[in-house]
Amino acid sequence: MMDKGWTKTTCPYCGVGCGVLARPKADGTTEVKGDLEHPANYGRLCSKGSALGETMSLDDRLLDPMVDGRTATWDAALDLVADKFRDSIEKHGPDSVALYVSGQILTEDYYVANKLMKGYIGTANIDTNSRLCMASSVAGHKRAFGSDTVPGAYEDLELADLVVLVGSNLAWCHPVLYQRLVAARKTGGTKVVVIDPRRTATCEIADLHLAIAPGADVALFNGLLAHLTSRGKIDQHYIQEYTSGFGDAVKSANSLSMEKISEVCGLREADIRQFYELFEATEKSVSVYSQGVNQSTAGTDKVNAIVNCHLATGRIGRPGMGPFSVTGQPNAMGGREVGGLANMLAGHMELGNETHRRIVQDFWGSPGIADAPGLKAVDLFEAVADGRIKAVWIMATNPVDSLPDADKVRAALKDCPFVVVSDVTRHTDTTQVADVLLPATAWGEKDGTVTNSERCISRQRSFLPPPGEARPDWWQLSEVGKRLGYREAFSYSGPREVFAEYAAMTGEENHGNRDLDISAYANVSDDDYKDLAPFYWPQRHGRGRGVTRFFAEGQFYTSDRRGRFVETPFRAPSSRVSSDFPLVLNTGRIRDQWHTMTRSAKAPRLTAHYAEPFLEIHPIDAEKYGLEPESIAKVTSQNATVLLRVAISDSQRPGSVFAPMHWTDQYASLARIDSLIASHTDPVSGQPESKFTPVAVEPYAARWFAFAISVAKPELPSSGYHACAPIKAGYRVEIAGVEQIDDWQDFADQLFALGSENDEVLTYRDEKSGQFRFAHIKDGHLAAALYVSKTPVSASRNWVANLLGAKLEPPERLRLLAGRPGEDMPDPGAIVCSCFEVGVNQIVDAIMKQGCTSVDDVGACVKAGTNCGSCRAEIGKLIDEKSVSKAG
Ligand SMILES: Nc1nc2c(c(=O)[nH]1)N[C@H]1C(S)=C(S)[C@@H](COP(=O)(O)OP(=O)(O)OC[C@H]3O[C@@H](n4cnc5c(=O)[nH]c(N)nc54)[C@H](O)[C@@H]3O)O[C@H]1N2
Ligand SMILES: Nc1nc2c(c(=O)[nH]1)N[C@H]1C(S)=C(S)[C@@H](COP(=O)(O)OP(=O)(O)OC[C@H]3O[C@@H](n4cnc5c(=O)[nH]c(N)nc54)[C@H](O)[C@@H]3O)O[C@H]1N2
Ligand code: SF4
Ligand SMILES: [Mo]
Repeated sequence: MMDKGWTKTTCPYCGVGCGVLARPKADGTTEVKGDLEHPANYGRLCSKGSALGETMSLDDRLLDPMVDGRTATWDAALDLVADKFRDSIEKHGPDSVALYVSGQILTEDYYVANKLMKGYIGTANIDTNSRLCMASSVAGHKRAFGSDTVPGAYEDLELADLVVLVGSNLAWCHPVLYQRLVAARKTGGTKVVVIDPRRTATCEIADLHLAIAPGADVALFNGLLAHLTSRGKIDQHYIQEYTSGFGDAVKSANSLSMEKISEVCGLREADIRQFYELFEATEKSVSVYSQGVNQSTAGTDKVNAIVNCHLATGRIGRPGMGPFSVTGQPNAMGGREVGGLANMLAGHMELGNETHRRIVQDFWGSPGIADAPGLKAVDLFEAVADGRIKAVWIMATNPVDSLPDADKVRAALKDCPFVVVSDVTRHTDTTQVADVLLPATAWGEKDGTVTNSERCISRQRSFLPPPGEARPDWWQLSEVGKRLGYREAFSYSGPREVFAEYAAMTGEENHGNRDLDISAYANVSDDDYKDLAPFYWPQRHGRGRGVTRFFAEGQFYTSDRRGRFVETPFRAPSSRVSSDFPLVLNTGRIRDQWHTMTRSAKAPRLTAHYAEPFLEIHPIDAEKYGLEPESIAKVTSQNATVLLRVAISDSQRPGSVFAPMHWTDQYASLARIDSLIASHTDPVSGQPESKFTPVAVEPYAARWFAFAISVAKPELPSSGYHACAPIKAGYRVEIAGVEQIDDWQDFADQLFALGSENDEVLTYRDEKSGQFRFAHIKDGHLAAALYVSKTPVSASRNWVANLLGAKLEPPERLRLLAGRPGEDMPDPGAIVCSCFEVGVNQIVDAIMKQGCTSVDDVGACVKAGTNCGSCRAEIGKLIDEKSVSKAG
């Protein structure tokens, strides 16, 4: 669908699923803007979405199939994959092979992957990174509703009078949905409660923030159910007509006294009561939840404890009401719909249901169908480790970084006889352990559909030709299917044909007894698929495209069509803190990076927000464990040790620390967070506990700290701490070491490998304070600079970074060596607004000196927050902090 060169497509990042207009430019870059007509975003985009055009360079793209590190033809690579899989299946049975896929492939890719494994190879050993992400929500939905149904829609957040955000940092992780909520709150006065151990950017709009003890949500929501019941604020009609199990659930919920709940949750009784009373009094309430709920050994119970409260009050499936699991990846939902998880079949059919197995097998006409659930992600890699799985194909995910016990995962893959990785990036921690690399088409090149958190199916459309030998994931899978002898089943001409087949399957013997039905598209033509506008499922024949909701009048998908209350007795997390590991490590996301950074780190404006991995720690704990501001912390769990920059902040609970999940060996020396995390999983969903790891922290005894910038990629030392981030004209690097360095000039020479005789070199040394500063100027332009100090380097980093590649006049040379701009050129400070590169110092100035009292004022003054709006919560926080300090 082209309009003046613009293509309508969907953002490849989070599950909000924003519509994007993209247009390739003559200089090879891509322009993007929000799609005004898309019902998820109506034209808005967040910082990551707005920077998409900057992530599309072919730097480090995987462009050719590779076998054992050497370029190969597609035929050679695919023949090898098929041969090795066939060999293993013949010798050791179908369960000796596995596929590990991702919520970042398209529905069409996912459908073909499932068909190949479950229908033709005959094993259910196909699981997905959604196991680390949405599995507890899926399991919770299935227990309560009989199906994996998201009952509501985004507009419910706008229609609600109360939005409870549980374990969700919506401002950073679903920014456009957050902005919709902020806008609705402005006009409608929506009350917002945030339940999160950390005071996150999302708390900027919270009327009440419950800084809950990690892992305690079940106790809090059990207490809410008990409270609603004892106050008679339940919907007797709904409970009686449409549900079962209420009595037992309440009995179980009642087992904790208010005193005990307060103790377990680490919250004051008065604050808990305030939340309960708000919920009790507000019919139009939505409970949004995400990884603080799912990634827990009680994740499924957390989901059901929340859902129980909505069933008890009948607040479900009506405008402005309901439990709402917001999904992480762009196609987490699509994957679930086509049976991406090891225990599901396509069309929300169950692997464990004989009728469903028959329907699917008949539909495919396949030789067989897997009849036992396959291994879930963590168990699947356990089976790779112990040799049960001998050939594994990993697609669009980076398990060496994202699975718990990640060092073990890496070792298992190294030892596995045959590892295939389909990726768009040449160098990741996972591509390093592959025998075969298959180059996939990336966003902008690939074509198909995705489903967002509110069941809206949208097209991702290609607007660029595939570079090099890159091919779509569905094609790669089909080619292997054909080579395994299933030519007819996998002879798809393109994604339209796959989509039509899937749509037809959802209608098979579905007389309204399965939630997912998009059979209206079973005969979708090429033209219709090309122009497919976003639509909500279900889409049975003859229905409109508008927003849909489920369960306002029961009609659940259980055998008796009643919704189920689930008993959720409180259980503490699997691990306990101890004197050896006294702190709880919580992990998650930052605003401007996406997962393992393979794409988002390509955009310099996205690395400006946070340029290195960090550990957020409360001042009391920092003092207790001897961590100085900006120093490096050694963080150790039972499994491993990492090195992170110390960020002292009272937004942490004492006893809890937080580290981002993003940094890998590609960007830092020792920061793979999942190397620390134990592989404890939820007993129902199999989802790992990524947010509760007992750790110890201590200072990393650095003798020196360094900050460097360089036009060419620096040669980093092989030991110690370092982190590297791309910036506009090159790279910025942070380094710290324990080894004595005698010759800093030599160190600089090795780091930058620049030395040309005609270049200019500036140096400054102060032996006593351990200061060394160095700048390398080529043809009058700054090519590299290095700042070394015995204490954390205090240079104005963004100012220095902006000089890289620039022509340097004499006064600037002096200032450069000092690492500080002159009085006339204020230092912007750390970047807050990545769209307009506005730093924290500029915003503080606008507040303190120019008297700005609102985010809009700051925007009018320095432009910050006036484009994508992702930084508005942080600006608000600065205004709050500074107004307090002004008043004080
Ligand atoms: N910028 C950005 N956005 C993203 C992504 C990204 O990589 N970067 N990834 C996407 C994906 S795949 C996902 S799954 C989503 C995730 O989106 P979110 O779930 O919102 O993100 P997280 O930061 O993982 O965790 C959410 C919050 O859970 C809190 N938490 C930890 N333990 C507990 C607990 O016991 N109880 C409660 N109530 N809260 C707890 C954490 O402090 C954290 O603030 O984000 C999506 N959006
Ligand atoms: N400690 C901790 N661990 C976590 C989490 C946490 O909160 N804490 N969160 C978990 C969650 S919710 C998630 S979703 C995971 C995410 O973790 P991963 O899925 O491992 O992370 P990504 O960086 O998204 O990996 C996607 C890979 O696919 C490649 N890729 C991108 N597009 C395509 C494509 O079209 N085709 C192919 N073949 N490849 C492509 C990218 O280059 C990248 O290498 O991490 C999980 N791990
Ligand atoms: S909120 Fe941001 S990352 Fe998520 S889909 Fe929209 S533009 Fe993309
Ligand atoms: Mo996720």
